[in-house]
Amino acid sequence: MAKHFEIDDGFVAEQNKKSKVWIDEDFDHLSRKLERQNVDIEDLVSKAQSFRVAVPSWGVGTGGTRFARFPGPGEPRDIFEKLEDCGTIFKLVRSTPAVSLHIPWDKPGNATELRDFAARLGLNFDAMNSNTFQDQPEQELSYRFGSLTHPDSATRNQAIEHNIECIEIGKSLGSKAHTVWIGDGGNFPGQQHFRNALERYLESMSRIYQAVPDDWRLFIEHKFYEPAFYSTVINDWGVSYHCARELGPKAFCLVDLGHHAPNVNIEMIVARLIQFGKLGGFHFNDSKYGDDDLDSGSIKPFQLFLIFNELVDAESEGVPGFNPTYMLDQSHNVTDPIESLMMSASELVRAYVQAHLIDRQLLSEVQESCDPLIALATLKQAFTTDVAPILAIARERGGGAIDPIATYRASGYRRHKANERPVTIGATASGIV
Ligand code: LRH
Ligand code: MN
Repeated sequence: MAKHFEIDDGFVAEQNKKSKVWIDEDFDHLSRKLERQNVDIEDLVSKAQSFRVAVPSWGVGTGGTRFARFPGPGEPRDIFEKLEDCGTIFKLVRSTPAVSLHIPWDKPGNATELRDFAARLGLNFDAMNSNTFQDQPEQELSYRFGSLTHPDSATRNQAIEHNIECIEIGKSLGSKAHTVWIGDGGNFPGQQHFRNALERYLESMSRIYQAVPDDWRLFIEHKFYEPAFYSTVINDWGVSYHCARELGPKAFCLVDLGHHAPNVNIEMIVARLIQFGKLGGFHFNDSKYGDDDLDSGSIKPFQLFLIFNELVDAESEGVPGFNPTYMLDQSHNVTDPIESLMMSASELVRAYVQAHLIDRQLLSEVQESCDPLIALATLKQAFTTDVAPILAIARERGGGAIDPIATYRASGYRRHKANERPVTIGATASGIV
């Protein structure tokens, strides 16, 4: 592979010098403010540095809708160029060392070569994702009417084999989890027998479950609609939880924030799944209407904070087995995907650090003493605390950028990639739309 432009550490350090003075000033000011609340800012910096979220390989290419996709300059054309971009995100924000792959979009020709290439960028592989919501050119049987729940057992077998193949690829890449999201459902009343379809799902998943290594986790991802527009087999957390329990101890529920009807109380679903010991992980994004896959924290930042309140509450309490995996799952239609993913990863660290700022002693006292206003005020005090200096210093101490977007733009990375990755009509790395 010819020499490819990379942002080097020296350039990052150079750029950091531009904002070092004012960020230290803000950090010191915040440090004194938090001291008055008996909070040691250094605890929060280490919390920020400990936070990890995986980047979706399909998120570094420009996303689109059924109407159109407007690819930007320097689009990644294959999994190696996708990893290059993921490496750049990790270099600047330091909280994204893992990449979640989607098969067959990212099917490696040589897994060892891919694993070594990723390792050179400081990257490893998070959960694998199967795809039985599209028909591949060489595929024998169509998923038009479903995959793991299809009435035809041969089609179900084809989908089961594909998931087992994803797990095998994941084993050769060092992944430790497999996510199954299926779009199976119906567009019309009467099209599917609801109970039979769920029976077929459990039968198919139990065969996939058997292929899951003992030190792996199998994630079930629910979604209330789309691509099916009347009924979806795995439509909500309740059916996902039922299936995870039926399948066994390696099966868990994955919460994609965009997969819920408007105004659903997602933070309460998270609390339930924590209490039931079946919270496996997240696909973070944001949305206003449907599964819009917008940047995390861009539409409902308070909801994101409330979700992290539940997560940090469980973490602080030491809930047994609590170990959710965090991933982004977004579609970047009008922004530079690298900038959106860096901003989104930072929004998650922000919500995590703010959730650690909540005075949990006071909160439980006013919950027990039925003082709702102070309960809300206790949350709001944390949510309205500007922790940006903590996030910036955490990145800088980790060798990253105080201001990732400014450093990225100053590097001219996208312009360099536009030169290195000439657009060949139709040949963009496969992915969403
Ligand atoms: C389905 C989904 C799922 C992925 C796909 C890319 O909406 O959230 O997680 O497989 O997006
Ligand atoms: Mn998802």
